[in-house]
Amino acid sequence: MSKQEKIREFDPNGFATNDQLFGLPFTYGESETVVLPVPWEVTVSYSAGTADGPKAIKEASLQVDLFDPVLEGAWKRGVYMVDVNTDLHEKSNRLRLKAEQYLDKLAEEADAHILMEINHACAEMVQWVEDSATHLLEEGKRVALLGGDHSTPLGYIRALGKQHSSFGILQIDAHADLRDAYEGFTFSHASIMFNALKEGCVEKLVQVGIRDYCESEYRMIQEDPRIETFFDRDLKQAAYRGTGWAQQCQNIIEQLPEKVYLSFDIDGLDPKLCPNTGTPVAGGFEVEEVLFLLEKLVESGRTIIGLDLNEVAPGEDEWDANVGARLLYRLCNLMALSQK
Ligand SMILES: [Mn+2]
Repeated sequence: MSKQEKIREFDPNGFATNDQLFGLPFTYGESETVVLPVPWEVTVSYSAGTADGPKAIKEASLQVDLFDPVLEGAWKRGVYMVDVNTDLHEKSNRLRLKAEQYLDKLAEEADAHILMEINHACAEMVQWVEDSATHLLEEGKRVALLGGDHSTPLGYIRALGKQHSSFGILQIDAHADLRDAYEGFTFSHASIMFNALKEGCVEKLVQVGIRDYCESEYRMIQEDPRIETFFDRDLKQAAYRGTGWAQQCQNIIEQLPEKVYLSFDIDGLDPKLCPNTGTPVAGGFEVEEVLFLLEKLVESGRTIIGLDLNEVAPGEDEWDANVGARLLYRLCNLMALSQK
C-alpha cells in the first residue's frame, strides 16, 4: 500500500490499531521524522528508570490524539521510532550497578578501574549515537532523540555539527548541566552542556528554567559569553513584577541564532508532571508555557534543526510517560513546522 493510500484509509480520530509510535501507519521510509531511542542511564545520580523511558513513551503514545492545532494534518508527515537497542539497554543496566558500587566507595577509595570502564562505555554510547544520527540525517530524516538520561544527546550534537557549521542550543532544564566530569564521570548527565560547548559548532547556549546549580557552574555562566541563562527564579520574579510570558519569551529567543537545537530535559517542567525523573526539583514550567516559547521561536523564523527529550522515567503509574508522549508529538510537529 502506498503512503497516499495509507493516508486515505487511516482514521486519525479513531483508536490506535497497531503498536507503532502514536499508532501511525507509516514505515521508516514514509516518515519525515525519526525518533532515535537511547536507553542509557549509567551516570544517573538520584533515582533510576529513565532508560525505560523510550519503551514506556512508545506504549503511552498510542493514546495521544493526533490532531495538533499548530500544524494542519501533522500526522501525515509521519513520525517513526526505530527499535530500541536492547544491547545498549542491557549494558546500561549492568554498568549502572557498577556506577552505584563506585559511588558508594567514592568517599573512601575510588576504584579507578571501574571508573575507566564506565567512561569508556559512555564514550562508546556517544559514538553509537553519533553514527546512528549521522546515518538518519544523511537519509534526509529529521531526528528526535529520546533518552535515556541527559548524557545521551552529545553524539547527536556532533552529528549535526557535520551538517551545520554553527548553531545554538536551547536547553529546557532544572539543572545547568555544566559540571566538568561530575563524580568522575566524563560523560555524566550533569556535564552534557559542558561537553557540548567543547564542540566548535555550538556558538550559543541558552538555558531556561534553571534552578539547581553549583558555584562553579554559576561562575561558568557568568564568564563564558556563549552562555545565556534564564534562571527559574528570575523568570518568576519578573512575572511577579508584571512582565508577561510573551515578553520574557521574546527576550529568550533574541539570544538564539537562526539555527536552534532543542535539548529538553523533562525536569525543566514542574515535578508534578515528571515525579519519577532522576533528579526532580520544585519549581519549573507547565507544558503549555514551554510550548508557547517554542511556538514563538518558530514564529520568529528560526529553524529547529534537531531535538532531544530526555530524563523521562515512567514510574509505576506511567504518568511521566503519558506527559512525555504528548510532549514528544508536539515537539516533532514544531520541528516540522520550523523547516523552510
Ligand atoms: Mn539535564
